[in-house]
Amino acid sequence: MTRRPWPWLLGLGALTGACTGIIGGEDAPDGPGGTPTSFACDADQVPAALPLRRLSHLQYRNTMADLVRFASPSAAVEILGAIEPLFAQLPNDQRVGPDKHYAGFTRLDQALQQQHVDGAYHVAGAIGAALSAPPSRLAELAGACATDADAANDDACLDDMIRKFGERALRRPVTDEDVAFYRGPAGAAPFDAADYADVIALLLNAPHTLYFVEHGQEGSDPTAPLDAYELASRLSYHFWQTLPDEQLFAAAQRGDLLTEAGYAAEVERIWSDPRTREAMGELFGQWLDNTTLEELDARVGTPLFDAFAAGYTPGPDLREHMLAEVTDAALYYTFENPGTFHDLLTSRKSFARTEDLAALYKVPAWSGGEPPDFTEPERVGLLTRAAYLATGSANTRPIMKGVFIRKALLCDEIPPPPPNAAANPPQLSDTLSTREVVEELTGNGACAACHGVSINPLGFATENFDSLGRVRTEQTLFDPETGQVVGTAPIDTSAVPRVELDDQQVAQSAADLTNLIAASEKPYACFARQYFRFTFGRLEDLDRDSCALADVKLALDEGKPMADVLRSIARSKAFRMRSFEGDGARRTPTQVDD
Ligand SMILES: [Ca+2]
Repeated sequence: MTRRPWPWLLGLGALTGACTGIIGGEDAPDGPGGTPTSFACDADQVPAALPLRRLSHLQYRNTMADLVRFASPSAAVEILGAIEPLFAQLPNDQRVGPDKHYAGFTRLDQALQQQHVDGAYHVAGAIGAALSAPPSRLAELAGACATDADAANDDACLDDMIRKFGERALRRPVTDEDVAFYRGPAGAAPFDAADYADVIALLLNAPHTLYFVEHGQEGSDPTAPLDAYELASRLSYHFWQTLPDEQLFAAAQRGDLLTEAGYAAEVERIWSDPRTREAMGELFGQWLDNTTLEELDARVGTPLFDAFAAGYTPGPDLREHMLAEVTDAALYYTFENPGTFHDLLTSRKSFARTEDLAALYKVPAWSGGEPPDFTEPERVGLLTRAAYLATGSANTRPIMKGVFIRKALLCDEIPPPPPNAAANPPQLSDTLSTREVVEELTGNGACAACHGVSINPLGFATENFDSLGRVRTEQTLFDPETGQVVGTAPIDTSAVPRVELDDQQVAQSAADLTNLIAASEKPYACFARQYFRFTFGRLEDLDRDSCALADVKLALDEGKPMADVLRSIARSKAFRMRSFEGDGARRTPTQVDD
């Protein structure tokens, strides 16, 4: 092994000093606080009143598309193609959560901007116009009475359209008051296509269309069970990310959803619909997303990266393929081959569907059916999938690996770094391993309290993988300018990962770390919290939401298949009710109705 001084690291010494100076001393945090691993359901606790939730971007798009398909089956493809660019005017939801990088769920975002209002206005206007002309489309939605020469039938014709289309758009029965209100823009008969377009656009901008308006059933303050239509929307938007289909709406109309048997039957039917798989893909994709993973092809063509990649050329889609693999793994154990959360954590199967990723794993690409097993003994489960190893540079990032595990998988809190701590990843040395560089940078003073105890060791366990996710037995050292190989450094994967903060056990490898994590209650409790956030669109309160958290955790503790765990939320009381503000005073949000 060749060792040389490392002049290009000189600038980073200042960062070490900064970190020590800022959070050192008696006030220094001593690492992340322990987080609860069990939730005791306290039936007297009342969950916080939900804010009036807006449909997420995805839910909004799906809803508009379903309404177009409902109104004009024959022209839906054409209409949706034409309005597609308008959706780009609506801002994407921000990821909001305990942390901006890890396990954030876009559904938590409630910020409403002028762009949302303008975007929805334009989409609604375009759909209204597209459904009203040519006359064949209007007749398909409203009947021949809307396009014939007889003005005498126009009032009834418009009212019928409002009842038929409004029921779907508002996701509840349409009242006479609704009809009187929504026909407003059309003025007095006779009505033409433009009148219909205005009425449709108004329905598509209604609060009941854009928000989850939930009043609950009467009479059980400070919480109230949802009514049948509200339940139908809860179910369809949770499991399908769109509005109720005809059968679900009919079950609400008949009152079946308010019976245990009728509700259970619909939950089973909804679960078995292919759309559920897509919605659960959203859950897994958002929870397991590694937002700090850079594009893998960003440095292709630079001497250092090309020397490191050694003949492998990442393409522009490799990052996406790596992230998709993680979601596919979770979906596989949920749907294709029912397994447990433990199975997902420890799975040794490759879900790489594309050659670029499969080549890094040295397995054939997966084309459905039974996925190939990893053949490398080092590759042992979720933490050793490329999405959590790769970086887009020639250098691994043990700190980022550790932070992901600590935050997204274990739900531990990590105090924010000092304001002037290193924002950039440590650079490669040509004499030291990445682990040694990181230890130099964070090994002193207050940095050590967090990094050394609770962050870095989790990342060191997978240092026997390079920054493309390939197994390595030693770290090749390069001249960063020329890419010339200047030596090697030994790999050291042993560390005290402190999955439980007071646990001093040493993990020698990724396999040891995976076993420690899978044997801890933490990832299961963490997943219960992640699923809560996805389901209810807000952060959990460990006391007031204890029952909903306990329901999911119980299903995990009992080793139920993921499919049962994910369905169990629909059976929980919290899913089927709404609560009112803290003191129990019932507040009915009627002001949003019109
Ligand atoms: Ca007419």
